[in-house]
Amino acid sequence: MMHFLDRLSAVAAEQPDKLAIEFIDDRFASTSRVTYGELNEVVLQTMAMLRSYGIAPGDRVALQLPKCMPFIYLHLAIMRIGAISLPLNPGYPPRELAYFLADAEARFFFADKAVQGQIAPVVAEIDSLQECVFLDCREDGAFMQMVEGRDLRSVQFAVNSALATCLMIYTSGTTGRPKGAELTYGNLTASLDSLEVAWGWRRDDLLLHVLPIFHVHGLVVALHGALHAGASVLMCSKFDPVKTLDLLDNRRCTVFMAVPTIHRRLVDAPNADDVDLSHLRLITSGSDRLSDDLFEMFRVQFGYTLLERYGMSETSMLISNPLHGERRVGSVGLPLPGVEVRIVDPEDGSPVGDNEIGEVQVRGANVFPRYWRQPAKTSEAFTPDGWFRTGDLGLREPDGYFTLKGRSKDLIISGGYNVYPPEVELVLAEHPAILASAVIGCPDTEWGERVAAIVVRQPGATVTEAEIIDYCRQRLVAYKAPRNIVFVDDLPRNAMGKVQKADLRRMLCS
Ligand code: MLC
Repeated sequence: MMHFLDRLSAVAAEQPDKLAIEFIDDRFASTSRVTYGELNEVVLQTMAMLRSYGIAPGDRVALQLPKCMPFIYLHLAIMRIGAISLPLNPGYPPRELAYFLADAEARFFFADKAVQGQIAPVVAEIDSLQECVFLDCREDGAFMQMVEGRDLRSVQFAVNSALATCLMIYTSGTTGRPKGAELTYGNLTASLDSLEVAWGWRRDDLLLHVLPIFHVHGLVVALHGALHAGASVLMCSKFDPVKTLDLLDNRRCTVFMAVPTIHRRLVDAPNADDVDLSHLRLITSGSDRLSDDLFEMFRVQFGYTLLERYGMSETSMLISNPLHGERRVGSVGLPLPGVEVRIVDPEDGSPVGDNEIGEVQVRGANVFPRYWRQPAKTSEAFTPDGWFRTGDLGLREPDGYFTLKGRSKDLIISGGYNVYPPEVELVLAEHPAILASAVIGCPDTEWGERVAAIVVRQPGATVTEAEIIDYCRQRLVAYKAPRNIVFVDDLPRNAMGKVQKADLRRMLCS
């Protein structure tokens, strides 16, 4: 097993002129190309810059940048010096950003110069922050000037223990605020090795990358996956269906990874009938359930049977339909090499038989060790014998295929992003005109689920739907904000006072 980052350097040594990343920046109608040799060199220079700031192993270094090359250089260099990369959604408004920086006790923060005015006051309040660097990401030149001419003699690759954390991804929970899932070098390498076998990654692959790079899907599975294989990446700063189909076809891409909302937009794209995708050897779907309809529509439109797989931030990928063999509609497939999966009774934890629904639990070198500074939440998340409780419900068929059957946790998935209702309810509770609220997900053709809030106003209050939506959007990233608000006099509650969300879903979502 060769460490993920060592693999990158090995490819740079063997094939320095090979294309690593071609970046198509739709925001500025520009393109830049980086070979493996150049990527390795700039990562080394970036490491020297990070060292000159005094960044040390174990430090949390937050990145809130648009999808751009400097993000990738920084992310790889941070991990390379043994520090912890903490990528953040550029859409987080100051309130959410402040929480992540403070909770992670970030020591360094690289942020987008374009929003400096908005976030500088937040940054000033974070005690742990030693330095905040505002980067101009409109073109790579500004970043290159920062790193060029560094003395590389001082730069050594840290010998990173497989047990050391190198990446932190925040995930929300059913109670309380988001928690940082720590991923180690060992986790990342194990996951990449198993996906390389399962999906047959090859050096001559060309991945078209349209996903955000602050989540496991776009960052670990897609970007790291391609770089680990020594493949090339065609990276788009933003997803656009027409352009995506055009690039997949004209650039003869071989691999594409996306979420169901993206696949649906491809099927509906005006140029869908004009493109030929028959040369693609792998098109995956994940981060949200792929409906049977969409599975079929994609097959009919493009003649390609989508490969659905299942993963989460804490585990990277755990189950996948096979590259060769049956890609079963409605099923997420078979456990990946080196990953153990079992289905247990959610009440007493005893294993259940085939075809019986229970909680999906997972064990393997891919599974994260802990939530950042949350020992109680970490121990709740694992069984005493070391299995991670995914919180998803599913069943195993007798031939080993797994099918997901819902969630034991109260979770909404919108366009591949997870939204935990308590986080949104907490924000609503702070509104002076709101007495009580409940947030639910309603089925939605485009997004999978749509966030909706049921609100009880304070007596005499006149707040409107638009005002509440606007209020939420100032405090929460766009995908978490409710799309619609329904006012009621009372929330349905059981004898214990717990809001009956199933009743609300039945009332409002049909
Ligand atoms: C964007 N919007 C969303 C949204 N994405 N609202 C709800 N849910 C979403 N997912 C908002 C925008 O802010 C905008 O609001 C409006 O919807 C329309 O924007 P758009 O231009 O149509 O959206 P777009 O930028 O095209 O984004 C759609 C998308 C994106 C599908 C490309 O959501 C996306 O990249 N999703 C992938 C998420 C992902 O990578 N998840 C991986 C998690 S890791 P307004 O009002 O401001 O205009 C994981 C593990 C695993 O889950 O197994 O993979």
